[in-house]
Amino acid sequence: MYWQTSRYQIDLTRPKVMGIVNVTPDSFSDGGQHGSALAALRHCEQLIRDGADILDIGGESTRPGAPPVSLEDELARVIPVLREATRLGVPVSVDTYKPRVMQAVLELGADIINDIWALRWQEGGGAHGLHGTGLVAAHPSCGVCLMHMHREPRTMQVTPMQGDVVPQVRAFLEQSAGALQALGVDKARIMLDPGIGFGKTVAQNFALLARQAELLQAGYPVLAGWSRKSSLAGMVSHATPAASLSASERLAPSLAAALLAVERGACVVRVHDVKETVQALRVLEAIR
Ligand code: 7PJ
Repeated sequence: MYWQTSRYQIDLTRPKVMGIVNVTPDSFSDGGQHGSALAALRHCEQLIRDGADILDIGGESTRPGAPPVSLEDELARVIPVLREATRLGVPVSVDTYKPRVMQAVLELGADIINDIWALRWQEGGGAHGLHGTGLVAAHPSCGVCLMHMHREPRTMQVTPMQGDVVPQVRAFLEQSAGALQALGVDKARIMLDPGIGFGKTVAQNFALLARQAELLQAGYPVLAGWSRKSSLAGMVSHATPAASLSASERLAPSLAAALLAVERGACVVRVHDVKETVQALRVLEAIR
């Protein structure tokens, strides 16, 4: 099994580590230290030395309650980093939901579109708006990660999902993937992601990990993004989730969650701490 992307066929028979590159001054987990293009590029190079298989560049923080970033600002953050990052010899993903950003980065050679909105966000609205599904379908080979999100970043934690989330998330992702395939997108280009923390309670997030097999039954590879998420802080300290462990203190639970996700069949883990995750995954490889 492989993930077809613009320039690379990523072998998914062994787990892959996607390293997060936040090009945002307000990023909740790295405090904006990679806010400039040069610093972000240095971070890309470090992640590759640490063993990252894929880079994921994002210009807009989507943490709950984060303010939206304008199209111009997002392009100004992402484009200079992407230009250089595509020369580093690994597939480069761009974390965006804006069709105009998708269009620009695909033209510049981005390998993967990673969209928390699963290509639902429409520029300008109406029939004439640019749409992510059309852009991905018009591209010959880019990879796409479709993530489940309940509601939208500013309100998703106010009214989380109701009931058994696992079949709901699976149905949404299957439907999104099916719609893309109906437009001619090869199944090998599609990755699904349950969207840990996006409009779910702590218990619902852990149900998605415990029962990840039910998502895999949809027949697509799964990417898991647990890195430094607040659900991990709540479980560890038994205190209120977000207030307990700060983002930088969530390494150990992040590694545990990444390992469990891979052990339960995830093909890609999206993480901040690449070096430690690669080491943790070696333990799993040793017993496989
Ligand atoms: C995710 C993402 C995730 C995918 C973010 C954060 C918040 N993309 N982008 N999956 N999370 N595919 O990194 O904590 O879980 S932004």
